[in-house]
Amino acid sequence: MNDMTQAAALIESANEKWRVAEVEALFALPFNDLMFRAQSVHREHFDPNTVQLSTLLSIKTGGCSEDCGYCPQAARYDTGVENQGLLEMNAVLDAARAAKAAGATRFCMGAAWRGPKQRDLDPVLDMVREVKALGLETCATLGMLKDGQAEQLKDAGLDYYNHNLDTAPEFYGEVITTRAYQDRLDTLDRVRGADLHVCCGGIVGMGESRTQRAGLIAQLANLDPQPESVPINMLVQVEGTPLQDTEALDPLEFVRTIAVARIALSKSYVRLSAGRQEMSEAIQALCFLAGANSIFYGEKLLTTGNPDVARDRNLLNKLGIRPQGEAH
Ligand code: SAM
Ligand code: DTB
Ligand code: SF4
Repeated sequence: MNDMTQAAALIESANEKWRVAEVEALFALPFNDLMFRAQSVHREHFDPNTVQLSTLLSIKTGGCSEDCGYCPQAARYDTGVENQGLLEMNAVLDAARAAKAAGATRFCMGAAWRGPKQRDLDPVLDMVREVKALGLETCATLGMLKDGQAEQLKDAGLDYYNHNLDTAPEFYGEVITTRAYQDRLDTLDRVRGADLHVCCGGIVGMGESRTQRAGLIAQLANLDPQPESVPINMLVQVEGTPLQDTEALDPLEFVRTIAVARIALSKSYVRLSAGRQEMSEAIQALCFLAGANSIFYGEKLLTTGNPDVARDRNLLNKLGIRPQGEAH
């Protein structure tokens, strides 16, 4: 065993915390060594030629009171997103049926709220029940949860709750001021406390340093238990948001981030998330090689574009990667 393998084994066995410096050391490996390590870890826990497909739907769009510097849905930024109140049940079910017919196994409902009030949550609970009844896994991302709300979602049949840490604690204040890092950790505790699966990741390409990217991965890896699902988003630069002109991240650094996430969160699904529309097939293929095994599937994320189903099917076919749940 070399030093890094030993360190990883030690952490796994003793349930020790990942230190930022250890994660940074992974980032600093020669690219081929990092990819080999990540792919080896990936093969210990997953079929390397299978990908999980999740389809997103924005069930309540825009007009959000928060100031997340990346987000097209914050009311205070002029981004051209049209506000839309909570969708009707039928619109949600039509989208869920279409997602299932296209091959998605999970349906994720997102709302531009700081957090749901009880009168917001009630209709969402009905949506969760009915989407679940279609035979899909259910996920929701509704913002911060108060005591008892995660339990209500669980009782309605929710499988996953998505709530991202977004970035390292040291960089967080540069991006968001209307909620604290600890607020996010508290919501994650409530989600876990209700026995829901945790979907928690972040965004890179926001102008953070490599150390801060390592800081994000360390935070995610030190959640105990680790999140079942880890979305890694590449910032989608949206005109009108404070981050619109951020210097673009080198795509190979994005691939490294996926690889490091795979190693530090060896049993989690790592989702190649926002930003795929702007990514070449070659970079996406490297992300799969680095251990990404989930994607957002369908032509729209929440308000921005994503590769359409035909394009993704074509890419997956070329790579011989099979969507989860589909026959060989
Ligand atoms: N409003 C809820 C919240 O923020 O908790 C849920 C929806 S919010 C849009 C979900 C996540 O989408 C954010 O935490 C962020 O990680 C991601 N996101 C939003 N805008 C993005 C962008 N422009 N590029 C990449 N990821 C983005
Ligand atoms: C996540 O980590 N990424 C998704 C999902 N969770 C909710 C959202 C990406 C949003 C990208 C910008 C938009 O389409 O509005
Ligand atoms: Fe609101 Fe969520 Fe966008 Fe932040 S990320 S502004 S909380 S919709």
